[in-house]
Amino acid sequence: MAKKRLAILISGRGSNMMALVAAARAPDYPAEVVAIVSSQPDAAGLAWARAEGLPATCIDPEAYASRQAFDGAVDRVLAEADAELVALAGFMRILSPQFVRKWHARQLNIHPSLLPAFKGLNPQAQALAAGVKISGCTVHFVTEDLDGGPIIAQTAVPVCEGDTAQALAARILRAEHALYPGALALVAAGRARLSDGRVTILAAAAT
Ligand code: DQB
Ligand code: GRF
Repeated sequence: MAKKRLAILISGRGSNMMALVAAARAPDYPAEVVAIVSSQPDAAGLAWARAEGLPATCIDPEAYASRQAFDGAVDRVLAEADAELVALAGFMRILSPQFVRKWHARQLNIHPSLLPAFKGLNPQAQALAAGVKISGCTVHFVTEDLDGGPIIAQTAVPVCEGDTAQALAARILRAEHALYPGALALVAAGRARLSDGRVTILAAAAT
């Protein structure tokens, strides 16, 4: 099967991007990275991608008059790269309904909580404040409902006595790096079926 052409959108450190890039280097991985877009000129992940020789572009929101204009610029980069799938990886800009609709069922995000708990910003601090004993991470399809799209895969991570938000975030991040490449592979291989706002995972075809 042909590999799906994957674009990764980042705004910062880029460790999930690195995990996806590493996975995509395997010969049998069902996606290849054809574009990396950063919304932050000084993102560490952007510098890393360029140093790796990956096709990385910065689209600075400050250069655009509106959210729509910014999203349009992102979409042009994706079109030029012939992208078929989009993975948000620490991308911190809310995407317009038009952009989200265009990439319906083809755009994923990873969030550091067990959704639907703790949507939005600082979910690890939200988890500590709520006193939950288990948190984790979630890969979901992106919809207009912020952090509320259909769930593809999750990993549970323990909250430990005395955890700071930073310590919990680091523990969850390791689980993210293990979860995201596999979840993306399910979508790229056509094994994550979206219907009625829920995702069913199909068995792998026998080889
Ligand atoms: C995010 C969730 C929340 C934020 C960013 C990313 C946030 O509140 N940022 C501060 C406001 C920045 C701004 O004004 O743009 N998770 N777009 C849609 N749906 C999503 C998820 C993320 C990013 C964009 C979504 C998204 O679920 N439409 C990643
Ligand atoms: C991760 O915790 C991810 O779940 C969240 O933002 C963080 C990005 O980290 N959406 P990185 O840039 O991938 O290192």
